[in-house]
Amino acid sequence: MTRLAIRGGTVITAADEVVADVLVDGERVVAVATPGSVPFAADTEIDATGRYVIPGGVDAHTHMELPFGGTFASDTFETGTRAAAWGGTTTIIDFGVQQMGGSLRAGLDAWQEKAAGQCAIDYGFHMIVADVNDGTLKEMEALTGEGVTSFKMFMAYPGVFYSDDGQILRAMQKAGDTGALIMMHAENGIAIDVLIAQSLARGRTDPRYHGEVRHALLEAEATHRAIQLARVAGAPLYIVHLSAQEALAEVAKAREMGLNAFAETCPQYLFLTVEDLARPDFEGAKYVCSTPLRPLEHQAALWRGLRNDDLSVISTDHCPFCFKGQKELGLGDFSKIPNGLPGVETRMDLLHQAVVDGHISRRRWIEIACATPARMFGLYPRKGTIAPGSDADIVIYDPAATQVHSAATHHMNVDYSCYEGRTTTGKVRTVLSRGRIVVDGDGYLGSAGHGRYLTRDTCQYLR
Ligand code: DUC
Ligand code: ZN
Ligand code: ZN
Repeated sequence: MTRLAIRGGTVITAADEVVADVLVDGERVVAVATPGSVPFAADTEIDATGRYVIPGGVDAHTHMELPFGGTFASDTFETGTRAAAWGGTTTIIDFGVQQMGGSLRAGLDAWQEKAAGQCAIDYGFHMIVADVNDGTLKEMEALTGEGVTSFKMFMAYPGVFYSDDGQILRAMQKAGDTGALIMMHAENGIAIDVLIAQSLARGRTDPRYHGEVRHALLEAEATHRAIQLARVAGAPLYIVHLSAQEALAEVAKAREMGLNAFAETCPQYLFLTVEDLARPDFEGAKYVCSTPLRPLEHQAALWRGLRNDDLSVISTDHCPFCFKGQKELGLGDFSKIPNGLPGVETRMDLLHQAVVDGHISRRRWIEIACATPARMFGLYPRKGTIAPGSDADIVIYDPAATQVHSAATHHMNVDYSCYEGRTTTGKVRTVLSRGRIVVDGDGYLGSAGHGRYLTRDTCQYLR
């Protein structure tokens, strides 16, 4: 077993910032100590002077190989987890999908098979519940006991993933009984489908109309409804990919009341806007995701929510589709553009840029990107922090380096970057996954199959 010492860096966790040595024995951290204070014979010494030493990122919302919109998300578990590692993320929680008429178990098995032997970093699964019935509800209980402790439901996409209010209520009641967490895609899909049909009938077919029909008030309405259903069911609730300030207000109100209501947002809602959706020559299709990008004024509310914890997690909803051949499926009809953006590689860097820009503190960066997602989904303190006993998932980060984002240099399997040409400050230098160096400067040392499947505890925030 390798013994590794990372010396003299600024170790940042959600709780602390301290110049320290981090000592790793095998797969685990064994000490975080005043520099030079603990005798330790290391096989590998890393000088981290002037660098940050941070926990590996925990991205709690990815969709590798998701079948969606008549195609598949273009990152496989192999390419997507490799890109994650390059970007300083060492844990993902992806979504297995229940087929209509199929069981949750069969969906989970299928996703386990896709991921087995492919991942560069550790991974867990939530399950997408598409078909609520007596059998599904029983399975939710069994899967929760096996470490699949969270279930995504959709108030959007009628005929695909959509559940009605009665189905949602039943699943929430089960979650309330078992400690599972319902993750909600909160958009009123029935109303949105009416607006899509009306928009197309009027010849409004460009990507920009994707943002118009998926109205902020329809996100807010669904968020409100999900919260009330969760209250009735006595269940905790986690709103995924929140983008509208009106939806955030609903979450804030629920939290003010002391409810177990939580929400995540994603970097795209903080760094991109409807102006991107309106790019000419169908380029806007590159920015089609749901919930959609919003007008610039929503961003100030999201940043405020991140500071005051009404938004407690940043995940990516990584769900890439190539512009050529995939996004193009929606030429002449925005509703046929596969929904989703690439992002698993850029999250840690964009959030460091948020630190540089003064939106959040360094510790808050680590809290929302590492510690809280680990706690929310039952992985803390194994993941999300640097402490004795934690997995040695560690990133050595150069806060002064700059980089220019580009599809030509990123590692995600997608032919465009949402941030093409944008310069950010800060860069991942070295990445450890369970004590193994997987990224070293410009070199990739990881391998498919190193990543292990994670069984998870239930949400660690419930009161
Ligand atoms: N939203 C997306 O943008 N893509 C996949 C599914 C989802 O809810
Ligand atoms: Zn969603
Ligand atoms: Zn998603």
